[in-house]
Amino acid sequence: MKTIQLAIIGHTNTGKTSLMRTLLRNDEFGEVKNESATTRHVEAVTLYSTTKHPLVVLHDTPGLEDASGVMDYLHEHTDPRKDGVDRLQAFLEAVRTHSPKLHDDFSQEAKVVNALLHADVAIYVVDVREPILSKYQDELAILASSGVPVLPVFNFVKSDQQKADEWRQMLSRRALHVCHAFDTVAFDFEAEMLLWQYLHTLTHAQAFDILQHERRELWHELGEKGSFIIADTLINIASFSQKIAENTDPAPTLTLIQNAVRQVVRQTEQKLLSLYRFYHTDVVQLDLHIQSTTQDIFDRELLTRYGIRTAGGGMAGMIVGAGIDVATFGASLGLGTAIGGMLGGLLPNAQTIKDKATNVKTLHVDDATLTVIATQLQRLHHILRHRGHASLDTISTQTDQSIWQKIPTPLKKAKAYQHYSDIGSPNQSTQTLRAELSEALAMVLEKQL
Ligand SMILES: Nc1nc2c(ncn2[C@@H]2O[C@H](COP(=O)(O)OP(=O)(O)OP(=O)(O)O)[C@@H](O)[C@H]2O)c(=O)[nH]1
Ligand SMILES: [Mg+2]
Repeated sequence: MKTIQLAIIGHTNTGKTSLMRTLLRNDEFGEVKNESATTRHVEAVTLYSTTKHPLVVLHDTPGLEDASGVMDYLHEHTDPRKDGVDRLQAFLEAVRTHSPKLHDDFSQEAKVVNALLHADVAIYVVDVREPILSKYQDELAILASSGVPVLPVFNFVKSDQQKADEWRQMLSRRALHVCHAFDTVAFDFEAEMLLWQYLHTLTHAQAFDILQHERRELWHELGEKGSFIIADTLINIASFSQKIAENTDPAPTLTLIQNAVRQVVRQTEQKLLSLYRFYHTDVVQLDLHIQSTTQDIFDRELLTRYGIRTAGGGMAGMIVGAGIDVATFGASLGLGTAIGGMLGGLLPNAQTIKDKATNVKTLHVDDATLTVIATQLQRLHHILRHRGHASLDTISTQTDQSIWQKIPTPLKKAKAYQHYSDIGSPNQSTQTLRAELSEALAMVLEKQL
């Protein structure tokens, strides 16, 4: 199978290197800066198949800064009866031999033209915020004369739809009827698949087909992994419990449980973020965003917001509504109701007969809180799999729905297996004990993703 040479070309500062990073799943490739001429040389990186076959070589090129100068040169110093490729080659030869006819230094442009002439297909990156200036028309004229199939890719699409339409019109006039909107920073998996699809249509190269197929498979596996991470956390929390004697103040133990659970949830968020790190070059920013929009999991207000009903119909199997129950619980233990809100989400249920006999209470996280945690983690997973910026923008305004009305069986079962939990025992992992329940729950989560 043929290895495809793909050149990424465009005006300076349009996001060529950013696009490389996204396609390479490598946020450390090259240098990205909001200024001209950041990339100074052509840098090539190969994308391999899972069987180690080189599929596509991506060539990041310096920005075209003086396409108009190149066009002037071609116009003045090359034979108009020759075809575009010959004329571009004459230009390269002139630069190579330091022809005195070259008034300016075109070394940067020559690197780009050279990469273009050696490519099987090219992506032309457009900053759609820009008006259509004559320099861009000259860039397109160079691309057109190279005889290489070109796919225009619109970057910064979120910012200006109006100009995108103008660009589309102009490109059509140059017989470039297919173009693709692909914001390189706000990652969109389906948009990337479409990019490979277009490149496949332009070239009929099997390499793009394989790439698309394999990446889709990987993406699916990632969904499975993410769901398992969440499921394992939920099973771990559901089986987590602490015992206290009937007449002791439960407050310290409740606080201990809450803090331990909060920590586990944060660790899970971090695991999800690092799982999807390559899809979000701005994970740090995302992380901050999560912190600022995510309410504390023990905040009772969330129950209303997620539509989690704690008494009666909805959450069947619940003993009493969490909010009310905590108050009663607090009162029955001689605690002021005021701290009820602060210490919500924990129920003194699941007492065993043995507990009763020995006057011991078993405390664990209630179903409503498990639902809150599941809803939040699932939402984060969803955000990570869909448009980063776009969905983050709307996250705080949309009304959230709780992930389920009735707690799934594996979670319910987990409560009976207190030894499945390793929360609060940092040196011990009971993940293998939980594996069966976690896998069953992961399947439920994946279906809802
Ligand atoms: N918001 C947003 N910013 C982007 C996007 N793509 C690139 N940028 C930013 O645009 C600037 C230029 O990106 P680069 O990838 O360095 O552009 P380039 O085309 O390689 O630039 P040169 O190498 O100088 O030609 C950087 O500040 C990027 O962070 C995008 O899709 N959305
Ligand atoms: Mg660059």
